Amino acid sequence: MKQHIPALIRDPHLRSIAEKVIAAERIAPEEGLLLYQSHELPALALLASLVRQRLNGDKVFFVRNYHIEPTNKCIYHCQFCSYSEHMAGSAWEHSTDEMLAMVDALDAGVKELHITGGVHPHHGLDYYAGLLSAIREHRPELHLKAYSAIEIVQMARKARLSYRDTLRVLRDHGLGSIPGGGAEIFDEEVRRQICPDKGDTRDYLEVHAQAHRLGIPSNATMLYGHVERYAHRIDHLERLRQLQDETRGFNGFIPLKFRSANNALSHLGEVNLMEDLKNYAVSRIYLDNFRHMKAYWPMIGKEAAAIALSFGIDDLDGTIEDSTRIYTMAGAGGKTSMSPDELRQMAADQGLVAVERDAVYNEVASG
Ligand code: V47
Ligand code: SF4
Repeated sequence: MKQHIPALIRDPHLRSIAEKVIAAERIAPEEGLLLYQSHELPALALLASLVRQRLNGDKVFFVRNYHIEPTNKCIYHCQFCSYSEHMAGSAWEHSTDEMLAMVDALDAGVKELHITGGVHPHHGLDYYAGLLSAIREHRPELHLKAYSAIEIVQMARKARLSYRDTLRVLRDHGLGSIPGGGAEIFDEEVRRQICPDKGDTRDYLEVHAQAHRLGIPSNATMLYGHVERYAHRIDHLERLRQLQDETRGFNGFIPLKFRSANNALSHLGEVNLMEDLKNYAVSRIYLDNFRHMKAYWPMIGKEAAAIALSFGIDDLDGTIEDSTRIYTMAGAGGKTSMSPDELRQMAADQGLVAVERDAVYNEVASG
């Protein structure tokens, strides 16, 4: 079948890139750009599916997880953010006891706790490390995927420690892995426009590199569909691919679609589903050294996530109980939890098999 794909492609440039992808050869940045500029979405879907299949067969992964957002207080003023106190109009913060009560209430089957929020003006490393160990004491079996690189940069600055030593402290208090937040778009000029006062690209990549060297895996994200151009997306993917060549510490990549409600970039509107699917496909083809590509369904919706399975996605993130406000505040509607059965059905509808995983992609026996 795969050798017939080039015959279906009209553009000769795209055809020669397709031949490389079929031969499992790496594509160059300028070829990635041509993929983004292409209008042949069915060809991109086939090529991305080929890469997905090569890496993961028919499996679509999901994890039983829960999100805790400790606070919306934040020292930064990202233009795309609808969630922080600056745009939401009021500040809130959970006490440690409230967060422990959330943890106590979790089902026994939950495997992963995702903890991230605003960069609090006063809390430092002691607070964040203390929160991890308090949770670990309550539920030692939970994997703690906690704190974006941006939060970790701030902890290190306040504690006057290197990223490596900061990460060591967090790891010793229970940190299992790092979520991908804070990457946005790596290009420095775009960053100046959309998140002018936040930690820069070098810091983000350095925190992840140091984590990987300590054996702490992480995810990477890319916020797309605002002021960036395709060249910026390729630059972003290229920097990630290079770091992954070096460390092999990224578990997965999560493209995050800019949602436009209630923030300082609302006037930009949102890109359409075709653009989302193209972005999934090109990212899947380009990041040949990332095993997993995740559709974060609370942000794009369940229907789009289901279609994304035909554009290179092999991971539906998780059951995500109703605790995430980052997207609901920015306009994503709908219920923010899905049962394992709903996830299984979604995969089966695309001829794929849903597999429950733990936080680091070990398969969990279905029960
Ligand atoms: O860095 C903020 C994004 C990120 C908006 O690692 C927005 O498994 C769209 O990184 N429209 C935080 N996106 C969330 C995140 C994440 C999510 C799911 C899974 C994982 C993982 C990580 O949310 C921020 C920013 O890029 N974001 N506001 C918005 N209006
Ligand atoms: Fe703060 Fe994160 Fe919002 Fe930026 S995206 S303002 S760092 S909460």
